[in-house]
Amino acid sequence: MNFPSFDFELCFKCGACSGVCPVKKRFEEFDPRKMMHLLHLNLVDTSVEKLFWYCAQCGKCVPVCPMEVKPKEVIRIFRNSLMKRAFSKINPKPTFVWLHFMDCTGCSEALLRSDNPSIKDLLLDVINLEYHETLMAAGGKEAEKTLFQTIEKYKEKYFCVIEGAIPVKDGGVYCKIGGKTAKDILKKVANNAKLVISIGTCACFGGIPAAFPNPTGAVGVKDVIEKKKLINIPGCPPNPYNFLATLAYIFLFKKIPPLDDLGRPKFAYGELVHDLCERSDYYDEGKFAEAFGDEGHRKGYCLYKLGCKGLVTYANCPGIRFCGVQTWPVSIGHPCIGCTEPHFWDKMSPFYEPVEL
Ligand code: FSX
Ligand code: SF4
Ligand code: F3S
Repeated sequence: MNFPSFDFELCFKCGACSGVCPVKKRFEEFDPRKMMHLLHLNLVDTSVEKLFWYCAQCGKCVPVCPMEVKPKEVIRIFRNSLMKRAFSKINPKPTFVWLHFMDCTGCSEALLRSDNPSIKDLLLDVINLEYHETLMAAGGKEAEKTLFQTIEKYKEKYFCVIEGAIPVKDGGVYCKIGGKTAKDILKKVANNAKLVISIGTCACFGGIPAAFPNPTGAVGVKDVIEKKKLINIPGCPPNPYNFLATLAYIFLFKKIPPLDDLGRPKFAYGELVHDLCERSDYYDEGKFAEAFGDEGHRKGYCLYKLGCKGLVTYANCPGIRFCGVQTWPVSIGHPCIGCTEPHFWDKMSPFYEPVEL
């Protein structure tokens, strides 16, 4: 493994990083000092690898290290190497069909910005993407032909990804493609697939199109298809790494990852945002931003009083962060609005008022 910008072997295990780590306070087994040690000794096995994903990448460990080791960076680079290894083992390339319904295309846009693997590596080396309305060159009848040829040719072998909600009111007339309703296209394509993955809160639970008064009767995929094998990757938009890590898991272990009762992979949606948040120390100490731009806000205090829903939202945003920019809503000063939860638009609003606990 290549750790280019610093030498983590300089670490003399003083434990300064572990002493300030907000995640370690909640998860005793997550111990940056121990991780540096195991990496140094080349003793990281699969039972330990999963702990690296708990890191909130907040960087509190960086200034306290007397040897300038940057444990946060070591962990980030190690994570990247785990993803690379996982994707290099996928062979032959699995076939994918990706459908868009009532959405903003933010889910695809987020995936386009992934850098580990990049969209180029994903499309050229890892998967065979036969149909994706935003990315494919073909249009109109040619595109439609490709879709139906693919589902015949790869029947029960292809993976189907759905982005966007499905309107079911008035026979589904509010979303039609090539004269067919979203509902009918979804049934045909999803029911012939090996596995269906709903990407984004719209496809998982109806999302924004289903917000009150839901004029089109928008619902999530699970309310339309009969298929039992369905994975939900919510978020508005979802973190592309949760989608990619789910693929890596499926192709490496030849099974779907453990899911919660909403069909979400537990590795990504098993903890509260709050429990991984770098501001949770401030919550415990009662230090809150009271208004956007006030002193507490500028100092990075907890955003609970500005409406943060991290205490009632299950997602790994603080740990995994978004794409190359490595930020997430709270890290740039905005409260979590609970976008991974069903009906968040209705249940989590008003967004800028504290949630009742
Ligand atoms: Fe929905 Fe996807 Fe929200 Fe958008 O397309 S999950 S509206 S950010 O991104 O479907
Ligand atoms: Fe972080 Fe929000 Fe929890 Fe505050 S309430 S610690 S900002 S998740
Ligand atoms: Fe969404 Fe909250 Fe994460 S708004 S992106 S679940 S921090």
